[in-house]
Amino acid sequence: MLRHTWIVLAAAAFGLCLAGCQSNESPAPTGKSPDKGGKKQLVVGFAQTGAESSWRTAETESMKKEADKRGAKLLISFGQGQQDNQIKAIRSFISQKVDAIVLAPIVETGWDTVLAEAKKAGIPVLLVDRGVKVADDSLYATLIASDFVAEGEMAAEWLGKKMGGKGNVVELKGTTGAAPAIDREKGFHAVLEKSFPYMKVIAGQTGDFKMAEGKKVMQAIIKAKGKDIQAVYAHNDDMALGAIQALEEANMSPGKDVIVVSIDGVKGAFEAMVKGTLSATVECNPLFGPITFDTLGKALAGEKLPKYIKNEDKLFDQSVAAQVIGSREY
Ligand code: GZL
Repeated sequence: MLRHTWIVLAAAAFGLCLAGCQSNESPAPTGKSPDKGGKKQLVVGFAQTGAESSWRTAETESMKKEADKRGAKLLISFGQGQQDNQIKAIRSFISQKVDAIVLAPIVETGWDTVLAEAKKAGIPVLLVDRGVKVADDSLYATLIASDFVAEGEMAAEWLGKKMGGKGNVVELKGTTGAAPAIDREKGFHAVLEKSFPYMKVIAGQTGDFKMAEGKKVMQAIIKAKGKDIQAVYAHNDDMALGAIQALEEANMSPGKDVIVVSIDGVKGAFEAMVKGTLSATVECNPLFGPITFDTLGKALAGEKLPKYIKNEDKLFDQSVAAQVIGSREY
């Protein structure tokens, strides 16, 4: 009997991945599986943003692994960076009468209507990794996420000290309208204004959390602003790694003459710190699987949940990268 089967059904606007089937029959189209020896299999719909970064891939893998470990069926839809696709996916999960919905919302706003539909259907919605702005916060059970403002503050405090409180900074921003992009910018600038008034953000542009975009934006900024750049602050490691390629191609030395600090803490970032091209990264752990399924269990058991469950973060720089890279889980 197959332990589990990952079946990807190409749906009209978004990829739908069925995971964690506990038998060798293909799952019923509705996503419902027959009860196994009387114990109903948990069926969870996961509306994922897409696959924009290596961090995102690590998050998806963590959810799949945990579903498989618990014998749950995980229906994953990849929104390909479009909120409409996520809304369609949530409606599809509602029509399939899943037990619970997990949403990693691409942007903060525009969720009130579809979350009210899930609430009306009696299906709890858990937010992971990014928050939403809704008029009624009873529309979601809880938010499990990092504190993105604090991440921006940590990056700024470290960078300010490293630069001696002065110099020109380029900011590569995340997806426009996304909670991490909004709050990582907020936290970073608040610290510069308060503690490092002689550091100047001379250019800021979105790279959509993508490596290729990060490189393209960095190339354009070097072309427009010249090489009087002392630091790059990227809202995620993938954009930082793209910017590092652009800096090297412009014969500027990232990690040495141009300090590069980013957020996520993915394996590629640790490799770049060991190489000396990335200066520091603030970890934003993507391994949401275990805590999400634990929290789902509490929600389904009717337990009162806190509105926000915080993911703890910490900063790593080149001084520790070589000794910790071997123990990194993502
Ligand atoms: C953070 C997450 C962000 C990561 C990016 O919780 O939403 O989205 O920092 C990812 O790498 O694309």
